[in-house]
Formats: sequence, C-alpha cells, structure tokens
Amino acid sequence: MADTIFGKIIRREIPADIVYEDDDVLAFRDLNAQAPVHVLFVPKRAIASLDEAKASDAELLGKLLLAAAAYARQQGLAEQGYRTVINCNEHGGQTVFHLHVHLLAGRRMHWPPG
Ligand code: DGP
Repeated sequence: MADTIFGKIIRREIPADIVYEDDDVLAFRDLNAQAPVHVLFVPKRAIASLDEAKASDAELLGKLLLAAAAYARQQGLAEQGYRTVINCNEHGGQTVFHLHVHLLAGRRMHWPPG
C-alpha cells in the first residue's frame, strides 16, 4: 500500500504527540481534535482500511482495540465513557489510508454521528 503521513509518524520522520507505544501499535494525539481527548491508535504494520483487513490481521486489530481500551482505563476515561471510531473509505469519512482507531473522550458524544 502507499505510504501515508502515519507511516512518517511511525518512522519518526515527522513529529507527533505520542502517548503510547508497544511492538505493534503507536498512539498519538489527533492534530484536528474533535474532543478534549482525541487519540489515534495505528498499527505499525499498515493496513489501508478496514475494508482491506484480512483474517490474518485479526490479532493485530484486536491489539489495536485493546490498546485503546487500556489507554482509556489508565487515563481514567473509562468510567465516564468514550467513543472509538474506525472510518472506512470515502463515505465513512476516512482521509488517511492507514487504518486507525479514533479514541474520543472528555465530553458527551452524540448519536447518530454526523
Ligand atoms: P480519518 O479521517 O478517520 O482518516 O482520520 C484521520 C485523522 O488524522 C484526522 O482526524 C486528522 C488526523 N491527522 C491528519 N494528519 C495528521 C498529522 O500529520 N498528525 C496528526 N497527529 N494527526 C493527523
């Protein structure tokens, strides 16, 4: 798949406010925050979108979600609650084609989303 801005962040070619890292996952603050807490969890091994994910990516996708949940718990966000979002392709609002989980917290979320 084509390289993206998130690939550059993972390789430390451009700066980001990194809040969590392990062998498989990097998490950093969204440049265009939509909530008081808005963190992006990205797999270091890039998958373009959820639509491109394969059965062999199941473990990595699980790690991504569990990393977001653990971060939310550790930051004290879980009790009040938070939202996780994966935008997929054009109508889903995806703009960076390196699959990522948005973690949004710090305010009440609305439903349905826009
Ligand atoms: P999505 O629209 O779901 O593909 O989300 C992409 C998000 O990435 C969007 O909320 C803005 C954020 N973003 C785009 N470029 C950068 C960047 O260079 N640094 C950071 N930290 N976030 C970025």
